[in-house]
Amino acid sequence: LDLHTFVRGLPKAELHLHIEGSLEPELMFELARRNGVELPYSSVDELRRAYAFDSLQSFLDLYYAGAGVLITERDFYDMTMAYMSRARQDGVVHAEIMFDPQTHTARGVAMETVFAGIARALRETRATTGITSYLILSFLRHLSEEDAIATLEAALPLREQYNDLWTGIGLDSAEHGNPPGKFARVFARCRELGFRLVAHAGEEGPADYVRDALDLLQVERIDHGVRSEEDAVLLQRLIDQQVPLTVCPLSNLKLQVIQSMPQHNLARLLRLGVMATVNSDDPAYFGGYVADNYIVCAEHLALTRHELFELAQNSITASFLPPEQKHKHM
Ligand code: ES4
Ligand code: ZN
Repeated sequence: LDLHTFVRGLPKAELHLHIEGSLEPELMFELARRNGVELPYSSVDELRRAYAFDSLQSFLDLYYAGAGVLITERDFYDMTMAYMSRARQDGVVHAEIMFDPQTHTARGVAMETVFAGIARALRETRATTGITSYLILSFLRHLSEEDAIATLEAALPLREQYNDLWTGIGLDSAEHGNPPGKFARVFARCRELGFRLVAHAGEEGPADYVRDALDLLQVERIDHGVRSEEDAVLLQRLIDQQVPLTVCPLSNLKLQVIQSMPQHNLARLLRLGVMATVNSDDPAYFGGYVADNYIVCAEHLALTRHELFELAQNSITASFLPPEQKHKHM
């Protein structure tokens, strides 16, 4: 069996995926035309050539600008359907999808429009393919905690209507200077409300931010977390408590968190007993979907087929699916 076929055949969950980061340049241009939005690029090729990043911030600037073409319910539906079709080809059986409502409500798009378009695609995909999904509403950490609280309050009236999907709360965007503690109160509230909690930490930021995400936000999973390796005490805690890390290798390469793929610590973390998973983050921007991320690790980190299987099993284990549904996929 060749590597691609083997990887695609592994039943896997994708646990770290920003739906706005799945918007491919072709669809971005189509939505811009449909909505009469001006893009500062003359072609798909020119836009793709702009995807050369040297930091998280250099990526975020384009990512937030690109999301500006998303206006109608249908736009969110089309983007989400495109991602789910692609994920299906990669053997994804369950996806836990982050979305950034503040990016849209700040432009005058209604919270309901964002939820409705994404949810219609996820429910339709579930009905036609059996692929399940959850939504993780993520706060932008470069904005204030007050803004996050207002966003939560604006979304809560929709909770019952989207109860089958909206199970989690996340924290993303610029990590430097925006430590987890800035969001301690809103995360405490979300915890009381019964949401599952995750946060980006230890991507560009220090291992301290991973510890703070666990201690101050009480998250169940860490998005990225690759810099945890710099703190031996923290690393042992992640192993002892089997705290999942949602690692995104191509993202780390594209944002220059690592300088080359052989330098990635995924294999080391996995072999130390960390509950590591492989994910795509923002596949339209980083040059690959989830199976591409498994494959690039297999090739550059000499992962065995058993280790690839283990990573896929970890993704099911680390998901927020109820135990009986996890077992169906294992
Ligand atoms: C993100 Cl790679 C990454 N890091 C932090 N926030 C994000 N939002 C979208 N992609
Ligand atoms: Zn991310």
